[in-house]
Amino acid sequence: MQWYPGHMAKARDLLRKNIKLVDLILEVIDARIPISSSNPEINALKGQKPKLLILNKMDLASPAATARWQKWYKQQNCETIALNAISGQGLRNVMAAAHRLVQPTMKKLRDKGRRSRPARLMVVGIPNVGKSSLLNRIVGRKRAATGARPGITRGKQWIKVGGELELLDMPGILWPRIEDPSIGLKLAATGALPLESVPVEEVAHWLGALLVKKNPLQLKERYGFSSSPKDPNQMLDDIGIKRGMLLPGGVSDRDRVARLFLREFQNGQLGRITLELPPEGNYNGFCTHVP
Ligand SMILES: Nc1nc2c(ncn2[C@@H]2O[C@H](COP(=O)(O)OP(=O)(O)OP(=O)(O)O)[C@@H](O)[C@H]2O)c(=O)[nH]1
Ligand SMILES: [Mg+2]
Repeated sequence: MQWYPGHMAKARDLLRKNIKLVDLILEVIDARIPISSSNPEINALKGQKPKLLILNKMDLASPAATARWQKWYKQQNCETIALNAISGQGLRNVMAAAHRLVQPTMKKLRDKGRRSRPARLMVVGIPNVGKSSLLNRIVGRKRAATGARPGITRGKQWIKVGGELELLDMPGILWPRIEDPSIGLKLAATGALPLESVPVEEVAHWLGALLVKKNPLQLKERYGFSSSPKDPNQMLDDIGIKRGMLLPGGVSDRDRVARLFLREFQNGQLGRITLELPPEGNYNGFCTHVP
């Protein structure tokens, strides 16, 4: 899947330049696709800076799956916090961990006799994972623009929180080549890629096939089917009939149905569903030990 407009390249430059200025990186990922939504470039650029991984949109993910992910990350020395950036559930844990993780750096500065300054935090992640929503939550009011489509934040912005913290909101950054097609599909299904740039019918079919296998009862309930769906094509056509999304001749309008289906998944209307589970064994590269 190809999707890498010019502002992404600009955002990478911003990341490269600003990473040096901060004391802690808050990487926001989507709890429904933790690995697919973490940007490998962040670890490549972050050097020795501590990082806290935030599994956001926990309200949309399976609680059991999120618990498994947190256990898995912990096994590799990677600290995670589950968050709902809309309700604020988990926010206190984020703040407590952030304060703790910046302490060693702040202490070093004090020991060197530097004048104390606010700790600087950078909120990074791929598009649409909830970076600005988290930042607004921390600040306690709406300072950063948020939106249901990717690419809302374009430039960087520093925001002060009391005298203790400074936060940098960053535009979403996607890595340039998504080699694994299933990662592209997951990013499209969860809304990290704008719908205009993805083959919606293909993505809806892929998601439909997965959910028919893993969550047939949720589909049955949501769309009022008389039995559990078995075939994704048939199911999408049946949704069209149920919702009156028909073309002349009475066949389902597959494009409209695909959009509806993806939107309902993204809004959590199909239930709390996680699309990937931790791989077996260790996963080198994504978690860097916090010193
Ligand atoms: N259900 C749910 N929705 C969330 C959560 N956090 C953010 N959202 C929604 O996700 C969408 C994207 O949120 P933003 O905060 O704009 O995301 P962003 O990462 O700043 O996006 P860009 O600036 O476009 O990269 C918005 O519609 C938010 O309301 C969450 O924890 N749960
Ligand atoms: Mg934003």
